[in-house]
Amino acid sequence: MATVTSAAVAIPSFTGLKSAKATAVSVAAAPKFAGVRASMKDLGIAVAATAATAMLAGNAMAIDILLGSDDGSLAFVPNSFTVAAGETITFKNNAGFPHNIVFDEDEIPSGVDASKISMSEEDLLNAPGETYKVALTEKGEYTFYCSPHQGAGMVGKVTVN
Ligand SMILES: [Cu+2]
Repeated sequence: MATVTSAAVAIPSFTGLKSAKATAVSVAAAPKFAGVRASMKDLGIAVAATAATAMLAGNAMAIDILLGSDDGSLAFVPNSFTVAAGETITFKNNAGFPHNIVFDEDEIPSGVDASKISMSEEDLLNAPGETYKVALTEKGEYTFYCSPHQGAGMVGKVTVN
């Protein structure tokens, strides 16, 4: 449980990630700056530890996702992650805003209403530190994007299990 490991690998299968490292983090048992605990069952993914340590949450039942990276890239950080069903996901304005969070109705589990988990396309988080929180209760894979920056590759994926 207390084992902390880190690894960095390229993740070749996802478009729009040329400049942003894909990251996946597990928030459980991850001491600050000690590295990232790789949860290898998550999509068979690994972790880019350097990019991920800054946003690790202390609460095992919540995860924070930054909107815009510290270097100003238009990206969700991390842009690929796993949560438990019902876990609170907090998206937080960091850089390059305004941003928003819209789930792709074609890339969420069937039966889930995208409008109930998304911000409206026109709604934007404008202020520094502004947040949008959502908890996903249906297991499966969800793709989401920021509508102003979707074309710039600001897309993300969350697996609920
Ligand atoms: Cu954005």
